[in-house]
Amino acid sequence: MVATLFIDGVWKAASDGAVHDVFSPHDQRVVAQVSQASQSDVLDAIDAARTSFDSGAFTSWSFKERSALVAKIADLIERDSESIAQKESADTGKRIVEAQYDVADVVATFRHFAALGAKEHDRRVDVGLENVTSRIVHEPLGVASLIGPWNYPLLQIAWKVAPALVAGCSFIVKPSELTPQSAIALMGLIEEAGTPKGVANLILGPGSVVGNSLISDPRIDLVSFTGGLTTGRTIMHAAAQTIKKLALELGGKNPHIIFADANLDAAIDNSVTAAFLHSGQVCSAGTRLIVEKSIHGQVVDEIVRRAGQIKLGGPDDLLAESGPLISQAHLEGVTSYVNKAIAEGANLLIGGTRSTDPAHANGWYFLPTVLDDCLGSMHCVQEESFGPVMTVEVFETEAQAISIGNDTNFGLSGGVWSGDSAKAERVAKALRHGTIWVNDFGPYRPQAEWGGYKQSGIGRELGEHGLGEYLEIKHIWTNNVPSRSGWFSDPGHGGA
Ligand code: TXE
Repeated sequence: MVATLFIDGVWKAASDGAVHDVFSPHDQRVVAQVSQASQSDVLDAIDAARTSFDSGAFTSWSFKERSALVAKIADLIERDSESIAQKESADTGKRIVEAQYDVADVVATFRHFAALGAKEHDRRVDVGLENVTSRIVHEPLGVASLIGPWNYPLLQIAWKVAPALVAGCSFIVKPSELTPQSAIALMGLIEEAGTPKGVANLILGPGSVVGNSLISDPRIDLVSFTGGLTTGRTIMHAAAQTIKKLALELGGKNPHIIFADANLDAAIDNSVTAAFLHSGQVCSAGTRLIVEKSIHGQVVDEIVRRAGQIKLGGPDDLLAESGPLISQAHLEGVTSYVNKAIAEGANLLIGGTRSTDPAHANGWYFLPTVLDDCLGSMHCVQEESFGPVMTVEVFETEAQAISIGNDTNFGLSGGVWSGDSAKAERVAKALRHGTIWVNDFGPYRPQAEWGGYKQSGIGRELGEHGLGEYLEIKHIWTNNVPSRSGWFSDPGHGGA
């Protein structure tokens, strides 16, 4: 029996016995079989989370106690990091070394929120009255649906689970149906650490089957979601019925601007990493290169040379530098994105198709691709491919670079390269994106907020704000010397 749902503190098979195969994107092997929740399992999980929250079993813990729990979970993840990385690598097809980096980041995320939670959260407000004590206190927001994607499965879930636990929320985790194994492992460690039953629940299955109740049930107070724009819209629509709080991270189309006065060797090398790391399946991938006209040929020639050298391979290929796309459907999506770009006038310089290497015959490998002569009006410049596809545009002035960099409905991240620090700072400030890297691209830390402007989402994860998403703010006004308000006249009143 496959019992990988975790509901009200118990590991369960799906109520109808349904199971779901997880396939390796590298060779289509079945790497795991997991339970696929039924609608009644989803309702049970929501019920368990709501009941545990309303019982006060976890909300009555102090911030310090919950932080200690989260610190303990961090230690357990670290203890099991190798086996978790193996699972993550098997599900996503990414190299084991990348999965190891991801798990280390998961541990750092739990430690960050444990440290943040242990700080003082309440504050006094000076209302200018001696007889009044005014306090701002923070309370757990309620029951949360935490829905994750497949590109960084455990990391994206960790950005939600760790603050939810510190805050004292109860929740239902739903990882992507394509990559469920690491979330199952995490749930086991949350249980082992001593989390009260019903606080943490795990539902597995496709969003189209199990998602609806998670985003619309009136007992859910918050939906935190990382995934595609279309699903984000569906969630906003469903959440509107009961005005749920929303935290959305919906990807980006991230401008990467190179001025002629930049350190070009570093800029080019970082451009290759920004666009082709994890085959572009990164919400902050720097796939939109915007380069000063005078250095366009030099930069593009070198990027094309480097793209042609990237070695693709699966989890066990020690020489591999990047892995497969997640699924056949995604490979087809990236292929049609490139074909449409060419039809619109983009100039394909390299790649553009799936790999024909016999070693990749059963996997979803797409060649690193560079599309030159792109314009802001093109679909390929405006839409996220989520594949290893770089588009190239040119600019001649600083104002033009800013205008092109902001010509997008997304606003997650961007980069600017220049040897002129004042210019770089001006551009960094003018770009309407949630993270800007200057003379760098890609690094982040759990201590710094992460999230998007415009249609890249709502709210922020990580940093201090990432905990705030899971807290309600209450103002308590206490009059220590009660007296009449005296607002309305009261002629009959003789004093009491
Ligand atoms: O994402 P989905 P998909 C982008 C990227 C990619 C595109 C589509 O451009 O090509 O999105 O990817 C769950 N109710 N990003 O289709 O569907 C689903 O089961 C509730 C950017 O794989 O958004 C999974 O757990 N849940 C991104 C999660 O949503 C639903 C990372 C994400 O899947 C649901 C991934 C529903 N109705 C893709 N429908 C990023 N921001 O980093 C689906 N889900």
